[in-house]
Amino acid sequence: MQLFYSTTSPAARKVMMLLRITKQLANIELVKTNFESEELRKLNPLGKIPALVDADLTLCDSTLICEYLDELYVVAGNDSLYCGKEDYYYDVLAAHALANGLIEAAVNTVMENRRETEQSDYWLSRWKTALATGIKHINMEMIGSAKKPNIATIAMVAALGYLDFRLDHYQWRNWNPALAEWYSTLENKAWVKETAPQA
Ligand SMILES: N[C@@H](CCC(=O)N[C@@H](CS)C(=O)NCC(=O)O)C(=O)O
Repeated sequence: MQLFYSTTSPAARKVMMLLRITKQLANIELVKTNFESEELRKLNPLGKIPALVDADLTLCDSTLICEYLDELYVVAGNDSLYCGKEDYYYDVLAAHALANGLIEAAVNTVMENRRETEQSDYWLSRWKTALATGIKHINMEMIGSAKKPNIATIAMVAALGYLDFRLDHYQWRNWNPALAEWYSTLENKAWVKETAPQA
């Protein structure tokens, strides 16, 4: 299998974390790419990172790629990080979806800030509100823990790590001190440290 990734992409980081947690890193060839790559666009018509190639199967979108890799983990006799058999399955997926929305709002903000022509205060303010409100309302019961991470744990770490990396002036910890405390319990895990974004 090949994973097309970048060291700054929070979406790719979700997959990188899942590969480590599920001990599948050795099965993957990591291919560094960027969103302007022609090779990437052949795999993903949207030109977005990450993409996974397994023989004649090509998958784009971190959520789908993580689900595929999770399925391989389950087939090998392990518990799913998607928690499909649990009665709180949809609550975990809801927390995962919210974390994905935080990633999207943060990435949009970074892209908008890079725009050479005039930036949109309207959109920057809208995404900041989404970030602040989303962070305040995350369901702490569903985002797992250092001992028992799930798919929402991974996505939240990717979102919060990206905020520290690119938008640290937002000081998200002030929006939800309990979430900041939760995050500090994860920061020393190898799968968190080894995947930290790098410029
Ligand atoms: N929903 C997608 C989002 C992927 C995404 O937006 N990737 C960003 C990097 S984090 C990207 O490649 N952006 C380039 C672009 O949008 O052209 C996923 O979870 O994989």
